[in-house]
Amino acid sequence: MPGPDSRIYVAGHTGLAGSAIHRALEKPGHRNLILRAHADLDLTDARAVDGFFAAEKPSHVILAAAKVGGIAANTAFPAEFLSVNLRIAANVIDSAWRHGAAKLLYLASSCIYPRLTPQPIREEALLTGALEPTNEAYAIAKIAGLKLCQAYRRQYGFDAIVAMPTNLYGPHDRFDAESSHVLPALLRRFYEAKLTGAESVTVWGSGSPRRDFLHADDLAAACLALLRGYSGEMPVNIGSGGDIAIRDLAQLIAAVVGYRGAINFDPSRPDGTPEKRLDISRIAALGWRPSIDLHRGIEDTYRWYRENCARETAAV
Ligand code: GFB
Repeated sequence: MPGPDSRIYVAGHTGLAGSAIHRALEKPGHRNLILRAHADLDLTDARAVDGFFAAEKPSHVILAAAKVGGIAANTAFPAEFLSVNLRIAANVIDSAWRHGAAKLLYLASSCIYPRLTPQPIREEALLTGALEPTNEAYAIAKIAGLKLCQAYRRQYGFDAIVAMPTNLYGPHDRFDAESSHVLPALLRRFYEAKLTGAESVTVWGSGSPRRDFLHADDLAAACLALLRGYSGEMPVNIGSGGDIAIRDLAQLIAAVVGYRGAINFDPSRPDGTPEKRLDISRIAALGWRPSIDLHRGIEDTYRWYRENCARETAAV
């Protein structure tokens, strides 16, 4: 387990997952966190990454940096989702091992499981069926990253472990209308509709897909539990233990925002995978449980959104 003086590098510390992990590490007083903004270190640049690891020599690495986006961004930019994420994983995992890191935690994603697979999804379901086409490029890159961790463990004895987070949400998410994930997209859309007095809000797809949503602070606590107490080849699922239909999520968000108009659905937009609820027995056996229920988590995210992004939204 990393001590308070361990040199821990959080890659992606400004993003949704990475910023939550950063907060969770600061709380118990980790003093030697190593952080680099994207502008100061391009993780797709192998030479720059290697130079950084040679100079900083982190003992622990949390790889939460990735090019991410919702269903529309994944569909529109497959080349970037595949290429950028492949390079980030290859560069960071190799340099961490090469420069003597004791442990690396890689964040994969629940979208790398087969599109149609028994629910809740167990870790053993990996690579047992075809992927969901709307995020295949991202999933292939994340599978490659996971396989790199397993290969470096087998061949070099590198303690690289893999977390498999479900759909995340929370502060520091991206709230843009087209490329974000459903929860921030709908928070923004319902907020704007309330401001403008719009009679209806349109939600993409049929409303019937189900998703397992976890607050990023719960993910961060799970990542620390893995760093402390897990070493092995098998990835470990991190989810809420439940799921919700997009239709019901939309109603919940409308209630939190205080929007009272109609909710319509646009079936010309893709649904994506019908459901992806994670089995969380493995991480539960390490003593972790989610602590933020969806209603409270949405309230918390809405508060953050209003304090940090709503001014620019209101101008739209
Ligand atoms: O969040 P989302 O883009 O992620 O979409 P995925 C989830 C569901 O919400 C889909 C519906 O059925 C969407 O059609 N939805 C409804 C909306 N309204 C909206 C909206 O305004 N914006 C968005 N984005 N969706 C992603 C993957 O898939 O999950 C990524 O593409 C990543 O690779 C992420 O793994 C966790 O769960 O479908």
